[in-house]
This record gives sequence, C-alpha cells and structure tokens, in this order.
Amino acid sequence: MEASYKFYLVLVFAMFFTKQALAAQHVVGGSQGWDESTDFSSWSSGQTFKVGDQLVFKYTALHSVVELGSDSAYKNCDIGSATDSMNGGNSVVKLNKAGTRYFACGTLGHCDQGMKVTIKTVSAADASSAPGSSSSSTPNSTSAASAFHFATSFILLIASMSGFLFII
Ligand SMILES: [Cu+2]
Repeated sequence: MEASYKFYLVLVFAMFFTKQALAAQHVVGGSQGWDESTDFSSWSSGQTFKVGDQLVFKYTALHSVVELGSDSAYKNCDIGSATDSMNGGNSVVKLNKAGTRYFACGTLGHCDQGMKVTIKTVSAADASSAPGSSSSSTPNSTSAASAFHFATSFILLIASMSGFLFII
C-alpha cells in the first residue's frame, strides 16, 4: 500500500519535470529584452515556437505588453483594440495552441517605432518538419530528437526517483 503510494508520487514528480524539460521558454528579444532598440523580426526568425512553450517579456517601467487580435491591428499598431494588456516588467505568456499571435508595446509611439513582434506557434509535429530541414534528413533528425527526449525523460525519472526516495 505504502509502496504504491510512493510509486505514484514519483510518477507525478517525473512527469512534471519531463514536461518542464520539453517546454521551452523564449525570452522575447533575447538578452536585449522587450525594448525599442531590439530587432524583433530577426530575433523571432531564429526561434521555433511550439505549443506548450512560453514567452517571457522582460522590460522596464517605460514599456508594457499588449496582445493584438488581428494582422491588421498589428500592422496599424491599433493599441486601442488590444485583447490583453500586461505590465510589471516580467510577463509570461503561454503558447497553448498553434497559430499566429501579435504583441506590441502599449506605450504611445513605441509600436510605430517597431516595438512589436509576431509569434507563429507550430504544433510539435509541424516543428519537426519545419523549413530548413531537408526531406532526406527529416526522418533522422526526428528520430534523434525523440531518442533525446526519451533519454532526457528517463534520466529525469531516475533522478527524481532517487531524489524523492532520499527525501522520504
Ligand atoms: Cu515600449
């Protein structure tokens, strides 16, 4: 009875850490963060956003983060039509489904200066066939990736098991 209780605790623990390991956090703008001087299009072109990943906006009190609902609102910097608004300097956004999302700074004039970013989220399956990987190399890289994920999960399972049993 007690053994199965421990087993489930360990399982939940392992699943939690495995999920954490597979979901990525993207600090918007990289080391420059959410700022007028950052080139967001070049930053985003180097990223793959997958369902389950998180965006982290880091900024000073001069800025905020608003989410815009459409491509036209994004192009026109129509901040008034924002669907969501965040402030406080450290805003986390979860990418919970595939599709395009639009973010801009809510401070007057900043969006027009280029302080905005488009995030295209892909499903995990689409991510493995993303442009750039040629058709011949795709199967190899996919199996390598899943082998890596399996190994990571396995190591985390063992690590959390030993860690948890040690605590108990
Ligand atoms: Cu701003």
